[in-house]
Amino acid sequence: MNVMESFSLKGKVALITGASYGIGFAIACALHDAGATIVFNDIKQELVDKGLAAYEEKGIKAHGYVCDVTDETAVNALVAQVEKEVGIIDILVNNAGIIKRIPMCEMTADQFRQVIDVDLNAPFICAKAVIPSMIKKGHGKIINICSMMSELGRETVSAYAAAKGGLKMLTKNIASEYGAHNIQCNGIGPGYIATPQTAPLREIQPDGSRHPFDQFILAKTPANRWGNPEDLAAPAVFLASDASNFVNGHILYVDGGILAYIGKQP
Ligand code: NAP
Ligand code: GCO
Repeated sequence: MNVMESFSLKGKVALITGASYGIGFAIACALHDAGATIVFNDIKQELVDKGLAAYEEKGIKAHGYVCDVTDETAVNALVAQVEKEVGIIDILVNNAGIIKRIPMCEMTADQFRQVIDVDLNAPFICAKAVIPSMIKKGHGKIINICSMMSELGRETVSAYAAAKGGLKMLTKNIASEYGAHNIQCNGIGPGYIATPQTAPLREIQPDGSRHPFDQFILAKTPANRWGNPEDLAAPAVFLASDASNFVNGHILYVDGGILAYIGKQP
């Protein structure tokens, strides 16, 4: 087989959670370009509708559903509906995520739980919902969107780092437990990517200068730029395709080198 054919997703159904925009949207577009049928969800119908229009603009006939990924009953119903209306889910991308930037001692337990719920419990719920049919079908791909915070901490992101660190280990455990069923579970660890989630970190200051954190990230990243969601597209196709059938439990960092670099001398 020509090696490029191993990157084809023709005939595959991909569910990307929280993919009306941002990283999930870019990954979904890439999986479509490789041949997959795209299914996505969001919490609100208006966002699903906006997402459908955005996919339509790219010539993609996506299937959009309203579903809160933290709600196990709703996720199980979503998977059953997708299996009926579209087909068995071959590829799951656990992308939906939130962050709350609050100093730990000022964060309430409820706020901490909310982040853990979306960023860690939900990937567990979604993976659990799709694995039985993947086992029956004899193959499956699960891609968990981790983070640099799966490896590093920083002020104000305790819940997020705890969740993303846990997601790294959940990735390795799904790989360990279901690898024998030809299910590969890997992670993508994006660096700092320009999306609505990081917009507050890139706000232009009143004096017109770049946000201090923006300048910090540029100094810490060998590529000397923020990532774009599109930087994650081809790595996602790799992990969603037969090209990665012997890659399991791996976190692929797509970070411009930031995790490898001590940072530019100020
Ligand atoms: P984003 O712009 O905030 O988009 C997050 C998406 O998740 C939104 O569509 C959001 O929908 C959806 N979502 C949130 N809670 C949900 C729930 N309970 N059920 C269903 N959908 C839900 O984030 P992003 O920057 O694209 O990040 C996507 C993923 O990459 C996240 O897991 C994030 O942690 C991770 N990540 C981001 C970066 C970065 O620098 N941007 C770096 C590393 C990792 P609503 O709009 O309805 O809330
Ligand atoms: C932050 C950022 C990061 C990025 C990403 C880095 O406040 O530090 O939001 O957490 O979103 O996770 O990989």
